[in-house]
Order: sequence, then C-alpha cells, then structure tokens
Amino acid sequence: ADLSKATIVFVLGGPGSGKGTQCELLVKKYGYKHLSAGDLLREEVKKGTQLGKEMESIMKEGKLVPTEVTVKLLRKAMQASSNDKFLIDGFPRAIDQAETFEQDIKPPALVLFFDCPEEEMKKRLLKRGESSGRADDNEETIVKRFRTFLDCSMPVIEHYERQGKLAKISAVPPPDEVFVEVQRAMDGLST
Ligand code: UP5
Ligand code: MG
Repeated sequence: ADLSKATIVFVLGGPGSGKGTQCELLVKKYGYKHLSAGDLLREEVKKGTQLGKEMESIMKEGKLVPTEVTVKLLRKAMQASSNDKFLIDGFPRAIDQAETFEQDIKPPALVLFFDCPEEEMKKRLLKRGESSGRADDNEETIVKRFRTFLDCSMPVIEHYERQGKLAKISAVPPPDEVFVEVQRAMDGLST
C-alpha cells in the first residue's frame, strides 16, 4: 500500500487495558488492519534469532525494545498489507517513537487511549497469565511494565492530547460498553 495515503489510528493504554480486545471489535466493524507492535515482537522472538533473544529479555524486564526495531517491523507489515487503514496497537510507547513514526511513515488521524486503574489491569493480566503463556504476564514483570508505561508512555498520551487528537475512553466497563465509546470516537473520523 502507498503509506502516504494511509489512515492511521494509534491504540494506546496501559498493559492489560484492553487494546487488543477493542482492536478485534474495531476490525470487525471498520475493516482496519490490526497491527500489534507487541505481537510483531513476540513473532520475532519465536523465530529464535539473536535479535529475537535480545528482545525477549527486554520484554521480560518490561522495558522498551529500541525504536528502530519496532518501526521497521511496523513499516514492513504495513507495506505488506493491501489495506490502507491501520490500527497501530501498543505503539508509540515513548516520545521518540512517536516522532520517528511520524517522520518515517505518517502522523495518526486519531489516538485512542484506554484509561484503566492499575489494580484492574493487574487483575486482568494475572488472570490472563494463567493461560496466555506470555513471559511478561507475571507479577514481577507486570509491575515493571506499569513503571515503563507511566515514565515513558504517558508523555506520548499527553502529547496527543495537546494536539487535540486524543480520545480518552474508560476501559473499566465490559468490552461491549467500552466499544460504544470507541465507535463514538471512530465515527468522528472522516475517511
Ligand atoms: N479484558 C479486556 N478488556 C476487558 C474489559 N473491558 N473488562 C474485563 N476484562 C477485559 O486484555 C487483557 C486481558 O483483559 C484479557 O484477558 C482480556 O480478555 C481482558 P487485552 O485486550 O489483551 O489488553 P492489552 O491492552 O492488549 O494488553 P497487553 O498485555 O497486550 O498490553 P501491553 O501493552 O502490556 O502488551 P504489548 O503486547 O503491547 O507489549 C508487550 C511488551 O512488548 C512491552 O512491555 C514492551 O516490552 C514490548 N514492546 C515494545 O518494546 N515496543 C512496542 O512498541 C510494543 C511493545
Ligand atoms: Mg495487546
């Protein structure tokens, strides 16, 4: 796809806030291509390459993989898609990542932010950890992921709020209720 004509929606929120869950609903209703940065990274880890091993240990520490790695994976996946509407889930997670993506690819039309208290997110992640097999769904890593979110990712959310691009949505109600608010934000987009 010609990425200069793409419509980009960033889907942000803390660990376990429900980004992936809402993206699934969005795909069904709006036909976007869903790209989760975390999923793309976990696929690389599965390949067992040297780079994959390095990323695995970063993710286990709840830290951020270098920006160039994620942007490269995202760009490749976007170019490989025939779709030109993208949900970029779990990215950008730091200001430099937002700047790099905007310069290399394009600024987002809209940023969805799922607002959720840590206690609720922790409860969800520990529950999911019983069956997810995700190496970062354990109490110790969860605390580190929260820390990184507050220190590095909240400034991204504030940045887009200042630009008037942010739709802040409470992620506490059940998924279908959260999705009502998501639709309200999406329907304001003219594409
Ligand atoms: N659930 C969902 N919605 C619910 C609701 N409304 N009510 C009750 N339960 C709800 O949901 C989490 C769980 O909650 C599920 O069991 C769900 O059923 C339930 P999910 O939709 O999976 O939430 P999500 O926000 O997607 O949580 P996820 O764990 O994927 O978020 P993270 O941001 O932590 O994970 P991600 O995969 O994006 O990143 C993982 C790691 O990769 C990062 O910590 C980092 O180390 C690395 N990374 C980078 O370095 N750079 C990147 O750009 C991206 C990732
Ligand atoms: Mg997710």
